[in-house]
Parts: sequence; structure tokens; C-alpha cells
Amino acid sequence: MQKYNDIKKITYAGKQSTDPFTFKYYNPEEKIDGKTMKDHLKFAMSYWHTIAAEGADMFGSGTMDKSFGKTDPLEMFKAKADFAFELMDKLDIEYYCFHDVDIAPEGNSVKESIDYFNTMVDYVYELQKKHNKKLLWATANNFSAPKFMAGAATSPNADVFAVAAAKVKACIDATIKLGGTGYVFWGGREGYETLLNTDMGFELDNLARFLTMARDYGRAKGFKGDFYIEPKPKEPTKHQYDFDVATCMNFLRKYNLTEDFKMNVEANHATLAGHTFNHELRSAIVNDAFGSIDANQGDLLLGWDTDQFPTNVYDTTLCMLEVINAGGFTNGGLNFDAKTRRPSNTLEDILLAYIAGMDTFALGLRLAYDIKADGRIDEFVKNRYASYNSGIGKKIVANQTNLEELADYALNIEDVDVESGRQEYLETILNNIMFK
Ligand code: XLS
Ligand code: NI
Ligand code: NI
Repeated sequence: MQKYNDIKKITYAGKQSTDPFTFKYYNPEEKIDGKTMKDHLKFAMSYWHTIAAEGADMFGSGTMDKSFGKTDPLEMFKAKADFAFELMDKLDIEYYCFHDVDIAPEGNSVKESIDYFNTMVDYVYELQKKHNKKLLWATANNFSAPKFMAGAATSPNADVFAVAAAKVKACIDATIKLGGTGYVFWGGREGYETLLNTDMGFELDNLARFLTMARDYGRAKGFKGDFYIEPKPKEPTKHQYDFDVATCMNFLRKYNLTEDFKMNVEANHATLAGHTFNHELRSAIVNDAFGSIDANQGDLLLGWDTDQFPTNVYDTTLCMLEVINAGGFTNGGLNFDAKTRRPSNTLEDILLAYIAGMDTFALGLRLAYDIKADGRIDEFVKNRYASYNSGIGKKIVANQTNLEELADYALNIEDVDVESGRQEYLETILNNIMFK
């Protein structure tokens, strides 16, 4: 197989191609329903998995070296950034996402870390211009350092709350400077292990205070993009406060934050919460909170966030069906919050993994449009509720009836013949469309 450096750019070759370094389904400039595949999918590279992580797990050290031959911290992070933008060029990926600590070394104090970060933001700003790339979203890593062991905004320690605020401020400034269209809050360690040491109500109030301050700061500085919450039910804490979309919506409503905050739905987090990926997407959509997607997949036999590159076509098809029905992405996109498996430890494996993920989503997009064009599934769902189009059903939907009238009406009903849900028939239609 060719080596990383031999490959200049991945291009579309069609599904007959056996060249591993080509796209089989992703044809960036091809238009589907009047929009290029590139604009439909808005792929983003995750800096933390792709540029920072080296494959370490709790049983062993890294299997990849991403120091690029450098030892001086700033020089190393500059080399990482150079690699990141060249990789995006090779893959034809337009967007990227990062945590503060992914792009810059950490210093010996909060101030030194933020100074390094700002230096690297300036460096990345130039690379972004040179390579014609865009920032999808940024976020602050307020969960790795020991001081965040009991949370950041929900830490029992007010100084930790303040440090977290300083980091978020720097990241919002960076997002504005880099023209990012989103800013993410993933809960990190915002949760708890035991109620024996936890004041849950106080911690949730503090989390809301924190998010409100961040929102106010960003808006005052002119940030027009979306703030996102990324739900996750567990890991690292036993009980994460942002369990799933429904839990987050309840939180946002209680603290009047629904105007500015949307959801960044991650596939693997959905399954950890006992939901399907498309359930979480639909929950966001029906709450007017659909924002962005962390595209990955988990392993249903394992109970943690394995962050695998998505290769399950059913999942990506049903996901893209939700995205199309929601009118497509606005500020959001598909960020590959995914990493190569630890034994896939060469640079060309990174290319192969992104090709797998991008092609699987491109195929999902094509199939989602086939499902729309076929129309049988949409038609079935529409007809299933037909009893609400006339008579008493129409009155219910128009809020023109009441419990007494419904009771009188019901007393004259002899028997009700509820229509079959026809699940197996619909699943067959799905297969017929997908495997034509
Ligand atoms: C961890 C999260 C994280 C967020 C960004 O599980 O997915 O990677 O996307 O902090
Ligand atoms: Ni994520
Ligand atoms: Ni995750």
C-alpha cells in the first residue's frame, strides 16, 4: 500500500474503484437537490483525535508519534498545525474543530497557557487563510487537568470555576478571531459520582450561571454563531448533567437559555444514553435545537465512548434523512469526533479512516434522497395520522374541543379499528431502496 507522503489528494473515483486512496461515494462538487455534496455534508476534522491523540489507553502507551520530530513545545505545536492543514487539503475537508489544549502547549500557569494559546491562534489564523479552511467550532478542555477533577462550572471550588471561565473566554475570543460559526460545551466532568458529597441543585445553578456569562460575553463581543451543548450520559462521571437531548432541553428551558443554545449530537453518546442516533437528532429537531453533529459510532457491545469512524450505512442514512428533513445544516456540520483503532497506527490509516467516514456519510446522503424520492415512507407516516384531518381529530388539533365533548363523542363509538404500524413492511422498503 502507498505511504502517506505519496498521496497528494484524495479524489472521487466512483464505487468501482479499488484504489484505497479514493472516494467511492463522496463526490464533493456533485450536486444533489441543487446543493453540492460538500455543502450538504460540511465535513470537519477533529483536532484532538487526529492531531493530538497518539493511541494511548489505560493499558498501554501511544502507538503513533505525533511530535513531528520536535521537542520544543511551541515548535511541536506549529508542526502539528502544519500537518493538520496539509491533511485537510489531502482529504478535501473544509472545516475543523479543536479544544484549546489541542492546538497549544500548556504552560506552568493559567496566564502562560493562555499566552501560548493566543500565539497558536495567530499561527492557525494564517494557516487557515493560506489553506482556505474554516473553523466549525472550538471548545475549552475543562476536564483533563487535575484541578478539574470534580468539574469545572460545577466544581465545588470557586477558583476552579474562575479558571474555567478564563479558558472559555480565551476560546470564545479565538472563535471570533477565526470566524468560527459555533462554540461547544461538552460537559466534561460536569456531573457527579455520589450524592453523599454533592449539592446537585447548587451545581446545576452554577452551570447555568457559567453558560449565561459565556453567552453574554460572546454576544457582547459580536459572536453571531450558535452555542452548542453536547449531551452525553456518562463517562467520565457516573452521572453527567447533560445526559441526553431531552435532559439538556429541560435544563436550557429552566434557565432561559434556549434562544442561544442548540445541540451538538454525537452518535456514540446517543447509544450510551440508550437511544438511537436518529432519536437524539429528532429530539433536537422537534425542540428547534438541532445544531451540529459529532459523527462517529460506538460499539454496542462496549459501554464506553469508543469514537470509531462511522461505517454503518443504516445509521448515516437515517441521520442524513433527519438532517434533510430539518432543512440541512446552517452553522453546524459533521465533525468526525472519531479516532483510528490503536493498532491502525500509521499516517495513511488516518486517511483511510476519514475516507471510510466520509464515504459512509456520502452514501447515507445519497440514500436519504432516494428514500425521499421514493416517498413511500413519508406517505405512510402522513397517512397514519389521517384521522386527525377531519371530524373530531381535526377539532383536537385545532384546540376546538374539550374533555366533555370528547367523552360524549366516545360514548357513541362502537369499536375502533386501529391501523397496523407495518414496521416490518417499512423496514423492507428501506432495504429495497438501500440495496437496489
Ligand atoms: C467526549 C466528547 C468531546 C467533545 C468535545 O466524549 O465527545 O470530544 O466533542 O469536548
Ligand atoms: Ni464529541
Ligand atoms: Ni464523545
